[in-house]
Amino acid sequence: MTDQNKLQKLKTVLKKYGQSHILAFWDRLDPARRGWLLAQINQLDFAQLDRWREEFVLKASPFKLPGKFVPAPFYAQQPGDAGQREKYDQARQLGDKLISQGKVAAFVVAGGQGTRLGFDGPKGNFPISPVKNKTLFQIFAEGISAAREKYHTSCPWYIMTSPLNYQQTLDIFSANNYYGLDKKDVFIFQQGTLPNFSLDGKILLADIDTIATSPDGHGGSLRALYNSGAMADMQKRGIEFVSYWQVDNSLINIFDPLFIGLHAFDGAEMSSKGLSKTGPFEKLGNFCLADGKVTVIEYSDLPDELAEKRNPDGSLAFELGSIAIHIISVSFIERLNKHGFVLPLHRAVKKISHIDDKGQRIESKEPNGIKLESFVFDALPLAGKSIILQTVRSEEFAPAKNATGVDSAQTARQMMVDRSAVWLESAGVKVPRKADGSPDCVIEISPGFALTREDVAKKRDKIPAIKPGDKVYLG
Ligand code: UD2
Repeated sequence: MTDQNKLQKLKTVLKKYGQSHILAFWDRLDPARRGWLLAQINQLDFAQLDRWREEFVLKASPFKLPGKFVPAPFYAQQPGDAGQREKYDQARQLGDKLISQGKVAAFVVAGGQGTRLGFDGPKGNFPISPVKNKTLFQIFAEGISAAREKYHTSCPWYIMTSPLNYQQTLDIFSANNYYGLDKKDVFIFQQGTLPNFSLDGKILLADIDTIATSPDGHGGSLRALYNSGAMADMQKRGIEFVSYWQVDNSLINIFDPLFIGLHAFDGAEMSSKGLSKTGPFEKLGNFCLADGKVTVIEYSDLPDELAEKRNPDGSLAFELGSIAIHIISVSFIERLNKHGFVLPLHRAVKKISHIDDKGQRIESKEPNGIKLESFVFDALPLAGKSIILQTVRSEEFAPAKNATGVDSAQTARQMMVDRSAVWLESAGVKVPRKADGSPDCVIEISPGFALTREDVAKKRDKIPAIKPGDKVYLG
């Protein structure tokens, strides 16, 4: 087919789907820019996009609650009886064995920017630790390094970025010498994107030769792991499980033997950690069971009367919130990708910078377009088996999302200090406290010093006496 014929065919397809404007500036483009635009267009499946446009772009509230659902069952943080205690012990041992055998990899989703934090650049580069001001990336790297030493294995780390921050992330790791990790054990890759739409369903242009796009959500990670070669790299290394977390969680316990062990013990394909919500409307997804499948219903989608529903003992009926910590089996990622899977899309009405039909730049002050993304927890119902382990907020969940207030850098820093204080006290160290009970000092325990409270107890003799107002770094 000649180039002219190909172009004609493309014009016919675009016309069919009401997207002819994508080629509106064709005559103004030189061959290189035409090639660039065609490469972007060729990535798009217009029939699929048109279904999404109908289903998710043109409709304001596409989320459909499952017909019948109940709160999902979960493993309590502490075993309930002797039988369960034995299971937890066995699971812990199995988890330790799997980590030592090099079957578990770390996987952080870091495609988001620090915009809500008021920070320019990849969120992982946000300085957060209370004494040394280490960045999130550095804290995770030190945790992985400590796990490598503890388990005598390479503990590879997969990092999903987006086109917004891929290069910056590579530069940051390079400038920091991969935080002492072996570069060959750190795999940084990019997630996919989806086109942005106008409110009336037209694909927006960012420039005369560029389609406006945004990252396809953390749900895109399941496809990106496959497309980027990360999954093949895992299989080459004999990795069977990935430990998934979000880049904004400074307290993450990356290699948790109990969680990994329970997942493997029960033959689960994708599992989750959850915690008791602070109240009915905390911004966490809700773990539910629909059609026998674990399903997360996002906080914004759960009707108020269900969010507020209480058990006879006063606890919330939908008590357990998702903190975006998962164990995912590599075989599950492979199964999904080899057999084709589609996660539902979620729409967000946003301010989107684009050009109009005359090529003029539009910077709207009001939300003027739709971004689509998928959520990783929507893969849970696709898993043959899925377990949930309840955990304790103060031990492993301190997200830094906002500049101030709830889930901010300030609350995350305070939670890091609080956890350190509790760990020290559990090892018999006296921590000065204020009248309100909060630590009257700033403490930072580096992952290299201790990954768990048990590690702190082993290093009791290395911990100095702490006076009110002290700044203590244990590294
Ligand atoms: C998420 C969960 C919420 C709860 C909370 C815990 C959703 C919709 N909600 O809320 O239920 O578990 O986290 O902290 O997920 N990311 C990418 N690529 C993308 C989009 C996001 O890598 O295209 C990463 C991002 O870098 C961050 C994480 O995913 O690490 C969370 O994204 P978010 O900030 O949009 O989700 P949030 O905080 O609203």
